[in-house]
Amino acid sequence: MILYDYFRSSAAYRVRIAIALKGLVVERRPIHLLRGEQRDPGYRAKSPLAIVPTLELDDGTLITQSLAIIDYLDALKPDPPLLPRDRVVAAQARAAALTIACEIHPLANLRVIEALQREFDARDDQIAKWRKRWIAEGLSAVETLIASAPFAFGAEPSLADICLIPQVYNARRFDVPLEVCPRIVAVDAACAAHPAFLEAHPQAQPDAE
Ligand SMILES: N[C@@H](CCC(=O)N[C@@H](CS)C(=O)NCC(=O)O)C(=O)O
Repeated sequence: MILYDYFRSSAAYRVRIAIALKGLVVERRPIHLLRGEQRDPGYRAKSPLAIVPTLELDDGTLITQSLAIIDYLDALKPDPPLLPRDRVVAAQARAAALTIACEIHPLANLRVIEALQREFDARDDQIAKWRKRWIAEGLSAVETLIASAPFAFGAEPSLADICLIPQVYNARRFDVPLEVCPRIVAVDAACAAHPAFLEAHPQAQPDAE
């Protein structure tokens, strides 16, 4: 399997955490987003929206969308499971993950930021305000959803932690204050000591800059 990846992509970071938790061996092919490599015709043929991650299976089958890729990996290697066994807690963990993946991440994605700059003449200070606004509002909502310690939904990491940690990495990068989210900060600290999260960290990737 090949993962089309970029060290700072938070969606690809989610998949890297899942791969590390499962102990899978997956080849990585970096796609440099700031150089626009995602729009090269060869990669766009694999990812119609020209975004990472994409997973290519050994027979050439392509899977896009980080949560779909993670679902596939979870089915491929069910141990350890990426959702709590309790049905209700599993649904809550999925809801927290979707809050991040659907309600926060798309609003500050590179192509959205580039469109604000190019098509709407947004200034850097306005972009910074936009980014912080959506990340802060979304993480405040996630803070209320977190049900447990040390991980967000139990004693083991789940899909919720897999989505949360890359979003926290982004929040820190863009100076979003996190003191108002003590549960998120505690979960982040627990994940920072977990080998799978260390392995998947952006600065641990071969294409890190
Ligand atoms: N919903 C998608 C989001 C993927 C996505 O937006 N990836 C970003 C990096 S985190 C990207 O490739 N952006 C390239 C661009 O906007 O040009 C997923 O979960 O896989």
